[in-house]
Order: sequence, then structure tokens, then C-alpha cells
Amino acid sequence: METVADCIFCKIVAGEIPADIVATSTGAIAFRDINPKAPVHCLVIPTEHYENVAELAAADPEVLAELVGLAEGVAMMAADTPGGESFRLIFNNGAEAGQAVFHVHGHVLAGEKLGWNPA
Ligand code: DGP
Repeated sequence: METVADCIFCKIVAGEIPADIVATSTGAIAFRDINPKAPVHCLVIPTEHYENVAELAAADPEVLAELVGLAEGVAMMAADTPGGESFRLIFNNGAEAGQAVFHVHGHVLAGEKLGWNPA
């Protein structure tokens, strides 16, 4: 499996640093964000290292679809909250868009009626 030695998310995949993993699939995992912005705030990541969502989509669209499926599963865990079955899935792509960790990750936000909607 391709990894990047100093990538914090590769270390989470490898079990070298702890994370609250809530779901897994063949090529992806979901774990709670260390700095949650909603009652449910998880990250969905591929187990293999890709820098951003565009790179992942070009290289392995099936794993990108896995990330979406995991995101839906994570959101369903909060289905009995005010947010119901709704969720937001955000990929920051590039530093100027807010990406700080360069192992592609989708932010899954759920568990409340979500505010701020720039789109
Ligand atoms: P972004 O700005 O889109 O690259 O989001 C990076 C997210 O990763 C940010 O919300 C905080 C989270 N994060 C960074 N380091 C760790 C970590 O070691 N563990 C966990 N669970 N989350 C982390």
C-alpha cells in the first residue's frame, strides 16, 4: 500500500496514532474529527494515500464512491437527531480552499440543522 512517511492520516490508517474510527470499508475508513464543527463531524479517507479528491477521482473512482457510501452511513448514525438523515460532505481541495492535511478526506457534518451554506 502506498503511504507517505510523515502523513498523519496514513499513520491513523496504520494504527500508529489513535483515532476514533466509526466505520470501515474495503478501501476507506471513517473517524471522528479532532476538532468537531457539528454534533457529528467525521472524516472519510481512503486507506491509500492520494493528495486530494481530484487525484483520487482520477486514480480510483470506486474508492471515491466508497467514501460517499461511508459518509452516508456515518450520517445515518445521527438520523434520530434534529439533522435527521441530512448531511454535508465537504472536500477542501488545495491550501487556499482550506486543505491542511494532504491525504484526501471528506468532512461529514450531521446531527443538527446545518447553518452556513456558501454554495
Ligand atoms: P482540512 O482543513 O480540510 O485539511 O481538514 C483537516 C481536518 O483534520 C481538521 O478538521 C482537523 C482534522 N485532524 C487533523 N489532525 C487530526 C488527527 O490527528 N486526528 C483527527 N481525528 N483529526 C485530525
